[in-house]
Amino acid sequence: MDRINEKSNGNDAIEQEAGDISQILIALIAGLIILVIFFIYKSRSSSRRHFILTGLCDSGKSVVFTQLLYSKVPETFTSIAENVGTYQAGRLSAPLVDIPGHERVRDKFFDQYKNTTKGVIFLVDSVTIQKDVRDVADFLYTILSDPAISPCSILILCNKQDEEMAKSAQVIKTLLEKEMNTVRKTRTSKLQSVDDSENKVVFLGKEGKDFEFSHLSQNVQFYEGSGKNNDLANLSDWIDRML
Ligand SMILES: Nc1nc2c(ncn2[C@@H]2O[C@H](COP(=O)(O)OP(=O)(O)OP(=O)(O)O)[C@@H](O)[C@H]2O)c(=O)[nH]1
Ligand SMILES: [Mg+2]
Repeated sequence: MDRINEKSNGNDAIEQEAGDISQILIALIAGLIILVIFFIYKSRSSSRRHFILTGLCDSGKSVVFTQLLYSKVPETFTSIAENVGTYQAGRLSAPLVDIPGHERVRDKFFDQYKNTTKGVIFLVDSVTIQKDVRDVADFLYTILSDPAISPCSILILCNKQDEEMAKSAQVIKTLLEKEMNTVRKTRTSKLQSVDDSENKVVFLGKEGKDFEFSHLSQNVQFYEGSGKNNDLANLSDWIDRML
């Protein structure tokens, strides 16, 4: 009888030990999974650090770049290469890139930085927007439909507000939404007529609804500013919130 008790006690101890080991193993695996998720999250978030200034030629990117970094108005020329600098806000900083607006080079530089970009600052010349709305909407559509830009925050900076003829951010938003609708129609109908499945056009916004920035997955903000007068507080606040 004693021997049977001894045996069952021994079995209990073995079972108890096996239970302890499996609990330790589960805790170790769970810890490992949490660590892996943490490192993937860290590497993803830290691999996107750039803020890029983009937009058509003459929208004021190089002026804004120089104001943000050195608080002065430069004498500017059409950029043919990118300007890269470090935007500083107290102890925090981020790389800032001024991408040339010229059609021949802008895609090359955009492609170079798009996978490490956290925030896109798209500059609009608020004086010439009505005349250039087609080109602006076309370029903006291309940027917003690039899959590499989907995790980014977008700021449309309506620049040159120091000028009397400048349109307000609200007017520019309405003009662009109307034009983005047309760009979307043109691009999707072009694709259907060519039936080129390789050449995928991303449909931006909601099917069956007129284009609205609020329908996009990215957060798109419209701010007014003036590079010339260093009236860029909205822009620097927007960057600072993401540092
Ligand atoms: N009135 C006014 N003029 C500005 C402002 N910002 C830029 N400009 C002028 O607009 C012109 C173009 O400015 P840039 O900064 O060179 O434009 P950009 O976007 O870098 O142009 P690209 O390098 O060709 O793509 C220059 O004559 C600037 O002085 C602004 O806030 N107000
Ligand atoms: Mg420039």
